[in-house]
Amino acid sequence: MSLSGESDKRVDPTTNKVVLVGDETVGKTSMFLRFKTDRFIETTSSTRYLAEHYKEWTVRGTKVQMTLYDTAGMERYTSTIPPTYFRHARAVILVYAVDNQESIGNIRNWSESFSKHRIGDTVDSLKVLLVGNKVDLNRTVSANRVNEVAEFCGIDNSLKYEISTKNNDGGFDELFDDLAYLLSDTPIERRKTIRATSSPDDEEMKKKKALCSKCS
Ligand SMILES: Nc1nc2c(ncn2[C@@H]2O[C@H](COP(=O)(O)OP(=O)(O)OP(=O)(O)O)[C@@H](O)[C@H]2O)c(=O)[nH]1
Ligand SMILES: [Mg+2]
Repeated sequence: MSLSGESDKRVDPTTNKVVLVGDETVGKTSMFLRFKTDRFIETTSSTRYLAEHYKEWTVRGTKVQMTLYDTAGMERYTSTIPPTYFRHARAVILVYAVDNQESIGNIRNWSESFSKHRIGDTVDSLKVLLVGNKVDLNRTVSANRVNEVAEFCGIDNSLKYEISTKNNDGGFDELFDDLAYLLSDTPIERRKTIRATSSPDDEEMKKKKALCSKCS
């Protein structure tokens, strides 16, 4: 109870803290806003300030508390993301865009960045998810490249996702459902679907490219 006699409804901001990281324009704020409002909101500028939103995510009738954090991709792994951004995090969502090859390459740097910061800070059971956003656009990132990066970063196959935050095709909700399962204290059986395997491999990408160059 607070001094005013009302019950204190403030939520501990570290409650199942989940942080979004990734390059500029990969769609972190769009994901943050869809989490917050259940809608796709067109963003027009780069994020400048850290934002957080607490929500009870309902999965199969169970409510799981979660606080999602968004920061600027322009901060870059090399410079000024404050170490406190990762403090007490229970999950990190590494985001790339499937139409942006540089963004998947930089995932390694983002991964190294939080590994450096997390020492002694975060709980042992930190979950790391790899999310390819913008699958509604023409992809240039192959599944092989994703697998290579995931392996380098030690990310489990079952924790790779590909979604469109723009089109509400279910992928976004499935990602957060899985996250809720992972964070939940009650053991709930997690979905076993591995979505990233449905993306085209390098051979398919080459064939596609060859066909496109014949057209032009
Ligand atoms: N087509 C498509 N566009 C998207 C999707 N998600 C985000 N965008 C667009 O991509 C652009 C960048 O999105 P943001 O969410 O601002 O990207 P960000 O990662 O927060 O970028 P920074 O704040 O600069 O780090 C915006 O124009 C979004 O509307 C998606 O799933 N599909
Ligand atoms: Mg942003």
